[in-house]
Amino acid sequence: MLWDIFCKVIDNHGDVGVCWRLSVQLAARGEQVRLWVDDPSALRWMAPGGDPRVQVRPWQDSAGDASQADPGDVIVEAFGCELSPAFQAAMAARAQAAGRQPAWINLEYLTAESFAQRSHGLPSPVLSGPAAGLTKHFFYPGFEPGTGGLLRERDLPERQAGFDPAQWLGRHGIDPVDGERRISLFCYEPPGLAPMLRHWAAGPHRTRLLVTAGRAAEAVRAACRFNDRASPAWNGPGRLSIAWLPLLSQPDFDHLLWASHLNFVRGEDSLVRALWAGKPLVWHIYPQHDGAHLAKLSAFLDWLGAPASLRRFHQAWNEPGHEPPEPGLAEWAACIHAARQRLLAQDDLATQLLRFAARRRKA
Ligand code: TRH
Repeated sequence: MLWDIFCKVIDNHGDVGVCWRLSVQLAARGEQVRLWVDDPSALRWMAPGGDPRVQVRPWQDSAGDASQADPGDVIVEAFGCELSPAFQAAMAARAQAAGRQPAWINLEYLTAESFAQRSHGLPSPVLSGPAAGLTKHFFYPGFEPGTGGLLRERDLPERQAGFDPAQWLGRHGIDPVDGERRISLFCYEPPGLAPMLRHWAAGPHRTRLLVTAGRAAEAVRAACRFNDRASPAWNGPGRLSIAWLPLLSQPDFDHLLWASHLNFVRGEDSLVRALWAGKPLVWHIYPQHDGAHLAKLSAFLDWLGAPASLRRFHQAWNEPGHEPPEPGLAEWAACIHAARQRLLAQDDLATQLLRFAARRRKA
């Protein structure tokens, strides 16, 4: 089938990150994919070589190239982005000429909340406008059976099994030291960051923090400045050392997670990657002004079966006014390992989406 995947970059990297992964995974299964994206700039570092099987096309709001293109067999609107009236009209015209509807799919945000299971696959008939008479369907990624699942490459376990952390770290100028804890950090501006850095600097272990480029690096610099002002000798014995990473390609971002003992991730896509990495993880959820993210975080921790110490840590990491406790790595590792096993038993998102779209085309 020919797929048209539409992606609007709102902010951060998750929108295009998810759409790119999905496009590549569909192409790897023999599908033809056009990825229409309004701001493809992040793909320069996420996917430096591109993928010859995926066509990346510019997408403007109203009169972009997509308005002139013939719609494909499957149309995916990622994260509620809206197709132009011209493209919708072209979809309706094609449906009429072919005597059947395209599979029109609204790909939603990832959540462990129960509405994902309830709403996954539901139809949404279009009653007015240029696409009146067509039907969209909601597709909810998720953690539970009965949802659309999570993105996962078919060769992930083999790639993980063949990975050599020391070699990868060496390539990035990081000397692995015995007994040192390596912690990757990808976050927004978590309230618990400055106290956590102090805690690690004073703690019994040597900690190497591998800081990703962009907002996380800015947040760490600001937290260090804050600690310097409050207590200039806070990292006096140097038990905490910091490595500043460049922007990594998506495969290399995975390698970072595989090479660390604990992963701090944020948003959506990196959370999924950290689950596949199978190492202890802490999630900085994308904060929403109405506080809706806290219910989403709580649903995730419930699904995870998170032990009390992991819950406390998440509270300190995501909400102001709490000191992050010492990570309980052994207990957290067992919990993430069990979650990963549960997820591996389910079909991945691309497999489920393909099946869903093929069924819609027959309907
Ligand atoms: O960038 P994010 O914070 O994106 C978020 C989420 O998608 C969230 O749901 C959405 O509402 C909000 O944006 C607007 O986090 P996320 O989802 O983990 O996406 C980051 C992507 O960037 C992921 O694909 C991994 C990739 N990445 C790299 O490839 N290399 C890097 O060096 C880094 C730091 C990230």
